[in-house]
Amino acid sequence: MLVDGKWTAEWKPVEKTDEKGGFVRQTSSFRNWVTPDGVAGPTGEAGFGAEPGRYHLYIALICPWASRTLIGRKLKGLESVISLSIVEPMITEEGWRFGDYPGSTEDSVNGATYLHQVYTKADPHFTGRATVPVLWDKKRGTIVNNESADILRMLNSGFGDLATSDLDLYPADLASEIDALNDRIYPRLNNGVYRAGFATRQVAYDEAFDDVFDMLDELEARLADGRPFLHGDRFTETDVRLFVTLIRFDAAYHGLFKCNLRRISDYPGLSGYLKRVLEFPGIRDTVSIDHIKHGYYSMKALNPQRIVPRGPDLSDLGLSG
Ligand SMILES: N[C@@H](CCC(=O)N[C@@H](CS)C(=O)NCC(=O)O)C(=O)O
Repeated sequence: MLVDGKWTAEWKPVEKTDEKGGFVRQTSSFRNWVTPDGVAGPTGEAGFGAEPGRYHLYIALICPWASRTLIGRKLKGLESVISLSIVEPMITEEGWRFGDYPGSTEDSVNGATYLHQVYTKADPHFTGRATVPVLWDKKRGTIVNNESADILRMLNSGFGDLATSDLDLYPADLASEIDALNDRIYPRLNNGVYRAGFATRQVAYDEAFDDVFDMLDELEARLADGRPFLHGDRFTETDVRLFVTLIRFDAAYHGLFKCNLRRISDYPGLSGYLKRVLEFPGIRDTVSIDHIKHGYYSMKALNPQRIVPRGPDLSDLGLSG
């Protein structure tokens, strides 16, 4: 991680744990918002108005949080408005790196080799982990925001007419339902799989494991009435946030993170839902099982030999890797 702007030690997945040995995720530190007219958003400063070509998104295809934002950019038709860099899937001793792994890119904006250099360009004294996603402002030369939940929401409405799709991922009449379900799914499932995988004691793993499968059971029951998406007929932000975890589950979390009571393919409702979301126009293009498997299984702390499993067979989803 970075301490006062300097890269300090070899990358490791867990920097902080609670009293039970549970993984504690760092809170995001850049929290400004792009808005159509540049007024301040719910947090942070004003001055980040929507303009074509002004913003750049840094992501990793392995990462569920970054993939939320990649999906938002795609579904809102913002690909020609916001440029993109993709890090290599294998995390290095200095964290995320740009390079020529297939499907990855160079940093076309800041010319960085490692993502942590982008953080120190924004704040030469930054202390913390250099995480993806990062939304960068080329005009002010700084990070607008590095919290995927914020970025997904600002992609939905912060770019106003620059968005060529009128799909609304956060419709006003569903806002409170969306917030309530997001708040259940995030700790138990989206972050629950990480809490299981990064637990440093049995008790923390056991708790996380129960949360993960209780939440999957709850979602399976929710889908039992045949609704296409979590909130009914409309595809929303909650679907984006659930999808990014489900699509990684059988390929990475079931094995590496020891979330192995069941696979998503064992749940009829959830696996039908996963296929449906994958077929939603634009979504499939945002998925790389190759990056997901090589990325997760490159974490030396969890997989010292870094051997990447050949399975599972995802041909049912039309995916290989
Ligand atoms: N709160 C952040 C979390 C992002 C995050 O943890 N990203 C991971 C990749 S999945 C990362 O970049 N980790 C690098 C590190 O922790 O050093 C968000 O949702 O945007």
